[in-house]
Amino acid sequence: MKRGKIAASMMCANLDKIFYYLTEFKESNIELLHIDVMDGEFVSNLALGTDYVKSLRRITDIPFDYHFLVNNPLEKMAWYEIRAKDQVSFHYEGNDKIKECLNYLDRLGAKKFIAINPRTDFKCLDPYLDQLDGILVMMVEPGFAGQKLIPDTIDKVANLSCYLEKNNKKNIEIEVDGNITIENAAKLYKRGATIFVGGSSSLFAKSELSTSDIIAQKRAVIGWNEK
Ligand code: S6P
Ligand code: MG
Repeated sequence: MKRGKIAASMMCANLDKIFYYLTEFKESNIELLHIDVMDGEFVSNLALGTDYVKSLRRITDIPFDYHFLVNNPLEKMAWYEIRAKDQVSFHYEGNDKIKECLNYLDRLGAKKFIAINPRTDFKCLDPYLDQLDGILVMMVEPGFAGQKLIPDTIDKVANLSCYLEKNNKKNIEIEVDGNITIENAAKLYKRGATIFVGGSSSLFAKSELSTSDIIAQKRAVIGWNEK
């Protein structure tokens, strides 16, 4: 199995330690910084506005993994300076412009992901599979860090992975977001997940370990120690 990637959830990174985190991420060659964008409408929370994300872009060159938890993502994605090396998820739920969102990201050259909530059936993505680079599966109700994983979502990832394999779509990445502890990452890697969002329950948890050590621990359970 191929090595899993880690996306650090920047809404969980305290600003007083931002340079420490970015240095550790760089030294560990972390693959992605996960940028949650929340508009207070699609979910009852606000997160990572345009100016904050622009500032972050100036102090790191690690690719961004945008996660738009917003109404009308087609309009709001354009507020951010998405680059060709970034990957971008927008939600399926309540979105009547999915094709337009995918075409917009195609024009930017970014990787295209659709995000689905815990109760959304992944088969709703059938019409878009040919165009997708990945699917982001929420393991908690979207909106807040620090929640517990909804147990059913583990089987959902296993079923999605089998479904993609049966349909010759194994190239589509499966990203998992919400309470991705080391233990949950291990279970999800075995079931086919390939990108793991690290938030308050792993990378940013209080710990005696350095952030690089936590990344190494996580990588050990997502295929980095296999020969
Ligand atoms: C939640 C958001 C996530 C969180 C991340 C937090 O709606 O999409 O990306 O920031 O999952 O991680 P944790 O470990 O606190 O659940
Ligand atoms: Mg997210």
